[in-house]
Amino acid sequence: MRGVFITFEGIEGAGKSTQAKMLHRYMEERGISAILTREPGGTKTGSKIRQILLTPTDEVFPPYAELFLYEADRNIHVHNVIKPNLEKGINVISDRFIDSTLAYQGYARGLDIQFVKQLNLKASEGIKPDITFLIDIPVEEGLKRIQSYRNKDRIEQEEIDFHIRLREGFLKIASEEKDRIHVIDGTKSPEEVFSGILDILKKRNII
Ligand code: T5A
Repeated sequence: MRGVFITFEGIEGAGKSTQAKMLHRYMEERGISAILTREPGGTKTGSKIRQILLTPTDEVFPPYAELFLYEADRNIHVHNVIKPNLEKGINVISDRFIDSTLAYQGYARGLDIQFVKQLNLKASEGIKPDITFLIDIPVEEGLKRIQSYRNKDRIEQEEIDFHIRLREGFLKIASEEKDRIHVIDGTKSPEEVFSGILDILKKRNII
């Protein structure tokens, strides 16, 4: 039987990596086979692409170059990690996937939404998450969280309006795919957020 594909999405500092790790640990402790992966950077080649994408540069980084690199990372990730594991019956938890590209490069950068969707489809070879958790928090809260412990990467350095468009974009995507995408209030404690996620996974017989 094919594994279940679970993705976590959200704006900067929303707490999705924390939740993805908690879910992976929860599944491991109960003997449910699952791998934890991420985008960008879920493969060896992808790690190099991630470095290019996130390192601040004084060169112009045109939005289509950014889009193509995220999609290249995804295509390599789908081929080497996501598809083979799902086919072996192993559940896959990914920290970011197609919705990030639609929200960041589509809604926040302003690239053509239909074009981004087409590229998403090609790069993911039609593989769609079975369930997605959009961890939602106010922009200021997310940026405050990440500022407290590290230097901002190239995308995090964008102006506040970019992050506002980003959050709105994510919420729009979720409103259009209510069956797949669950919006979770990320302002609660990590344990409370996780308990809401577990409830949904149990209700849907995923765990
Ligand atoms: N990107 C990615 C695109 O533009 N297009 C794409 O197609 C894709 C796939 C990835 C960047 O690439 C962009 C998006 C990103 O800008 P990244 O380093 O992977 O870069 O960045 P993020 O995915 O944003 O990961 P972060 O680690 O920055 O944020 P998370 O995962 O949302 O947050 P997390 O869990 O690491 O937590 C952040 C801090 O908050 C605390 C944590 O302890 C941590 O200190 N925290 C909480 N505090 C209070 N309450 C809670 N509930 C908390 N949960 C976590």
